[in-house]
Formats: sequence, structure tokens, C-alpha cells
Amino acid sequence: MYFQQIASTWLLAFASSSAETIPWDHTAWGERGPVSQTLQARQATIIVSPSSTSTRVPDSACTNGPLTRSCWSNGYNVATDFDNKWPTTGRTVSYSLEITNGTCNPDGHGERVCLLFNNQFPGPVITANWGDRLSITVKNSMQANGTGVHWHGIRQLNTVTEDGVGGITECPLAPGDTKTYNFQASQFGTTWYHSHWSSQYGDGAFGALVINGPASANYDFDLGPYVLNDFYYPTAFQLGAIAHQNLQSGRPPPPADNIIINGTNKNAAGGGAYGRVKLQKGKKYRLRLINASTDNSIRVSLDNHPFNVISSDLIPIKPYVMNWVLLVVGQRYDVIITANQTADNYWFRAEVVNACASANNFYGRSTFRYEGASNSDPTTSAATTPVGCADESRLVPWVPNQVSSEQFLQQVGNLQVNLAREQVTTNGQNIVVWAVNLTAINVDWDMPTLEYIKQGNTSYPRTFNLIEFPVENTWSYWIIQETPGTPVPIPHPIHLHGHDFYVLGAGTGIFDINNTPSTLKYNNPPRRDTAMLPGGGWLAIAFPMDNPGAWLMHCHIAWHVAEGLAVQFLESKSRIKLPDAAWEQTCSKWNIYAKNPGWSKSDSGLKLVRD
Ligand SMILES: *[C@@H]1O[C@H](CO)[C@@H](O)[C@H](O)[C@H]1NC(C)=O
Ligand SMILES: *[C@@H]1O[C@H](CO)[C@@H](O)[C@H](O)[C@H]1NC(C)=O
Ligand SMILES: *[C@@H]1O[C@H](CO)[C@@H](O)[C@H](O)[C@H]1NC(C)=O
Ligand SMILES: *[C@@H]1O[C@H](CO)[C@@H](O)[C@H](O)[C@H]1NC(C)=O
Ligand SMILES: *[C@@H]1O[C@H](CO)[C@@H](O)[C@H](O)[C@H]1NC(C)=O
Ligand SMILES: *[C@@H]1O[C@H](CO)[C@@H](O)[C@H](O)[C@H]1NC(C)=O
Ligand SMILES: *[C@@H]1O[C@H](CO)[C@@H](O)[C@H](O)[C@H]1NC(C)=O
Ligand SMILES: [Cu+2]
Repeated sequence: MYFQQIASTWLLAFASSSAETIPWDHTAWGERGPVSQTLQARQATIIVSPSSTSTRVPDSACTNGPLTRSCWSNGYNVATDFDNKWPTTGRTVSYSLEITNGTCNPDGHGERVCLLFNNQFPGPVITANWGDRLSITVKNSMQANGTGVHWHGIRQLNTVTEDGVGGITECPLAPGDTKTYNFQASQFGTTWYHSHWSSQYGDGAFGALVINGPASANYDFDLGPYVLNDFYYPTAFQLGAIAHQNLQSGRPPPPADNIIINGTNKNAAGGGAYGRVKLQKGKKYRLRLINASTDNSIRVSLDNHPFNVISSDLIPIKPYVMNWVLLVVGQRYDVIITANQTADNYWFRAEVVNACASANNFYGRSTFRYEGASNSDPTTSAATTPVGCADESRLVPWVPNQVSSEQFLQQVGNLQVNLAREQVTTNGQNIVVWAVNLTAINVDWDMPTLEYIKQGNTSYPRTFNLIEFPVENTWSYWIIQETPGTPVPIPHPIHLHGHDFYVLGAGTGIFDINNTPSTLKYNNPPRRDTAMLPGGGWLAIAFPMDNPGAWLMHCHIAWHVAEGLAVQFLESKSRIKLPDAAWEQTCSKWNIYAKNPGWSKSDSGLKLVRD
């Protein structure tokens, strides 16, 4: 079996010599862009002071409308601390998603095999209101794969069984099986759902999830989600195998072939079609940007129309203006554009960010057309493009929160990210993997973590990369550190399930435990569910341990999580809501199917196949 943990003595020996023993072609990665540009500290330094012009009236009753977007209903508004309080509407919004093995051709390059929800690329938009329950029935109609759907960024407070991670929170759905996911939307804003099973989302199994709620700035119309994703002509399973081969010889994964914007774009040879968004002069529009990439970080802009950024992931922020917004995989920004230019056509641009070690053979374009403008492509030019791969640094949450610094030094944990070698027991070969603290995660689809909890079995395999929190209701702090001297100092977008986290800081080089803690930002730091670990550097995060469950934290680059870059946090074990009979049914059906599936699991199980 792959990912077999080898003797720790060997690992220790390896740890000290990894830089020498792992082949790495720096030139090849360098071609993807000046990685050194990413070596810049990006700790937020803004001190929050309440804005005298804001419409913020905590929890007063007011109605949401074009001029009162901060309001919601019944005393809930944008200033509500949604960690502690959210509406319960009593309404359940139901959807059915059927995942099939079909074809797609979003850019006119040609039909290819795609794994699609309801035969759409991207999948259907799921919409609910803040406080609604969602009831989403997923049917696996593929012949030859399991599946499971993750609702990215949804807190899943006390509902860990609905998180959709095969091998951790559920058994995968066997072909023919269905599962109804049921959870409450305790937050509001823009997010997405995707298959979390192997590399399926790279083949199209993703879609937008919009939770209507208040906002930190006013607008007239909601244009809805705008999903951006990198696109490859081979399938994700084929690419995963190539990415794995490349990793063995120290080369980067293959570049993407295109960037698709809300399901469409032209291709490098000219076929396909640009998407079109219509604008009315004088109106303000909300646009919900979602990065559903497999590997590419994307920077987006609309010519002549600066973005007023109002939220990052599911967190409303103090609005600020930017010409370009960088979206790393999994991130979302909601922006408002003001249609106050000459009635004309304008390019929307989505550029791959080489500084994030991303590469693509083409670029994303769509057009925004004012009412009355001609029926032709735009001739507008772009605002100056920024450099680097740092996350947006001006993210000030609307609801200010303080992270306690008192326990930092006692509680902080260190997670080292690096390549490692592991032994494949089937043939005794050593392979290169992405590891956290020298172990690449490898989940067990037949025996998910929650089954261990239910059985009271604490003999978790080492390769579960399971970290149990001994205490509850206190802060958890983590330094995610790229191992000094790593042969691959590239940025990784780190995503946590079951929580938002606070980004206390990030920087280059080694986190200095003697001096850096006092420089971290504890007063209303940026808060989100996906943040960039700088290449060769560190990322310091904190979150309150207030949600019982087993929560995955992983790199959102599909190839990297498939190669093992993940851990799971086991939190408040005694209070986890245990799996019920329906959950066990999924496992029974899976275990029958898995006896003779016609393939063998060859990756971490979280994203991608490894041959
Ligand atoms: C999709 O169909 C192709 C062609 O029939 C088949 O080879 C492949 O295994 C199928 N994939 C899944 C996930 O069912
Ligand atoms: C899933 O389906 C793809 C083809 O669509 C196949 O290559 C792969 O082996 C299947 N199984 C797993 C575990 O990935
Ligand atoms: C993107 O596509 C979805 C689904 O068709 C649609 O609801 C949404 O309005 C589109 N976004 C924009 C900005 O046009
Ligand atoms: C999405 O994230 C990936 C990986 O971080 C990045 O390369 C890409 O540029 C992002 N896309 C957008 C549209 O921001
Ligand atoms: C258009 O709106 C933007 C954003 O509100 C503003 O910064 C800019 O000054 C306006 N331009 C004109 C020509 O009114
Ligand atoms: C990970 O490894 C680092 C460095 O050896 C160590 O300090 C840390 O405690 C380990 N973290 C966990 C959660 O085991
Ligand atoms: C606990 O799990 C381990 C690892 O899967 C297994 O070997 C062991 O038999 C289990 N123990 C019990 C009591 O079921
Ligand atoms: Cu990564």
C-alpha cells in the first residue's frame, strides 16, 4: 500500500538530508515565475478604528435594501457576531445534485470527459438565506468512482458528519448511492461546494454556494457568483499521475491550458466564447468572485472599474478599493463595481500569477457590456498589475474580534511542511510526497476517523496525521512552517474545515519563537478559511476550539493534498455527534463496493489518483 509509514529512525535520518536527497530542478520551477517575489512579509498592520461614517448599528431591526445592505432582518445585521448568534429561519432549502460521468467543452477546444453535477459546468448555484437549513441530496451516478461533497467554508457547528470528506467524516458514496447532507447556514456570503473525493473537482465537480445576508457596503444588484477555475485538456486523473511523476524528478506539475470564467472562455486558438455581463449605467453591482482552481492562483480585474472589496471568504470586511484582487485556490472575494464609465465594453481579466508558482498556457477574459454599447469586443486596457503572491493585506473584519495572546507560547504548535520520501510497500520503492511533520496523510475510506470515534478506538494509524486537542474552549495556535532549506520553497493555500481562522501573521524564513510572537496581530486580525503560506516562509493562525469534530486542514492545490499535504484536528472528541444509521448505511454500501471496485486507491484519498 502506498503512503506506508516507514520507520521513524529512517525518517529522522532523512529529515536532515532531505535537501540533498530529493531531486529538485530549480530552473524548472523558476520558469513558472520569480518565486523570490513571494519572499516578502505580508503581515497586516492596519489598526482598526470604528468608522464614523459606517451604518453599523449592532443588531437593530432594519430591512435589507439597496441603500441598507448592512441590515438583514429581525435584529440581525452585518455587525452581528455570527460565531455566537445567527437567525434560525425554520426554512429548509432542498437541492438535488447528481454527479455523472459526462463531457464538457467550456472553451471550444473540444469535448473531454468531465465529472459534472447535474450535467453543468460549473454545477448549479445553490442559494439559501442566512439561518436556513440546507438539505442537499447527492447521488453518485458515476460507474467507477466513489464520491462525497464538501461545502467549503461552512462551519458545520456540531454537524461534522455533513462535512463530506471521505475517510474522515464519512465513507465515500459508492456508485448508485445517495446521501442527504443537512446543515444550517450560520454564516452568510459567497462560497462553493466541490467533490472532496480524490481529484474529481479538477474534472468539473464543483459549483457556487451563495448564502444571502447583509453586506458592509451598498449596491443595487447582485450579479451572483463568478466562478474562476484553471482548466486542463487532459483529465485530473491523468494530470495527477503526471504531477506525481514530475514530483519524483523534481519538476513542477504541468501548466493549465486555460482559465474558465463562470463556465466559458475562448481558447488559445480562438474558438469558444467570452462570457458577457450586462451593466446599466449609474448602478452598483455586487460580484461574487470564487477561485475554484486546481492549481492556479488568479489575479482578476475589470478595466476602468476598481473593485470595492466587501468580504473575504465568509467574513464581511471594512470595504477597501483595489484594481486587482488575488485569489488563491479556494478563496473568495465579494466586490462592488460602480458602472459610472462611458457606456462601452470592458474586459474582465483573470491572469495566472506566476509568482504563486502557477502556470497556464492561456488567460481568462470576459466582457462587461453597458446597456446601449456596441456588440463588439472591448478595446480597453488594464490597470497596472501588482507583483508577488501575498494575500490581500488590508482585510479588516467588520465584526472586530480579539485573539488572546496569553496562551500563545504555551499552546502554539509547529507544523513543518516539506517534501519527504516514503516507501511504497508493494514494490519497496521510495517515492517523494508532500508531508506535514514528515508524514503524508493517507486516509482510510473504509474506516473514516468518525468510525474510530464511534468505536472508541484510539489506535489511529500514524498516516491519519491526526492531532488531538487535549482541551476545549481555548485558543489553538499553529505555526505552519516550510522546513528551512526545503528544496521547494513555493506558496501553499492552506484551508481549514470546521472553522474560520485568524491570520496572526505570515512571513519569510523561519518563525522566530523568541521575537516574532510579540509582533503578531491579535487585535482584529484578518479572518478567513483559506490563507497563503508564503514560499519558504511561515503562516501563523489561531482559532477557538469550539466545534466538536475531526477537521481537515490541507493545501488546496489538488496535487499537493493528493500527495499528502494535510493534517486533521480532532476536537472535543467526547462531544462529537456520533454517526447515525443512515451514515452507517453509506459505509455498508461502500464496503461492499470497495471489495471489488476495479481500481486501487493510489493517493491520499482526498483529491487525486497516484499511479
Ligand atoms: C467515465 O467513463 C469512462 C468511459 O466509459 C470510463 O473509462 C471511466 O472509468 C468513467 N469514470 C468514472 C469516474 O466513472
Ligand atoms: C476514478 O475514475 C477515474 C476515471 O474517471 C479512474 O482513472 C480512477 O482510477 C478511478 N478511481 C480512483 C480511485 O481514482
Ligand atoms: C454565473 O453563472 C451563474 C449560473 O448560471 C449565474 O447565476 C450567475 O449570475 C453568473 N454570474 C455572473 C456574474 O454573470
Ligand atoms: C486560484 O488559486 C490558485 C492557487 O493559489 C491561483 O494560482 C490562481 O491564480 C487563483 N485564481 C484566481 C482567479 O484568483
Ligand atoms: C466611479 O466610481 C468609483 C468607485 O465608486 C469612483 O472611485 C470614481 O471616482 C467614479 N468615477 C467617476 C467618473 O465618477
Ligand atoms: C511537528 O514537528 C515540529 C518540529 O519537529 C515539532 O516542533 C512539533 O511539535 C510537531 N507538531 C506536532 C503537532 O506533532
Ligand atoms: C483499532 O484500530 C486498529 C487500526 O485500524 C485495529 O488494528 C484494531 O483492531 C482496532 N481495535 C479494536 C478494538 O477494534
Ligand atoms: Cu500546496
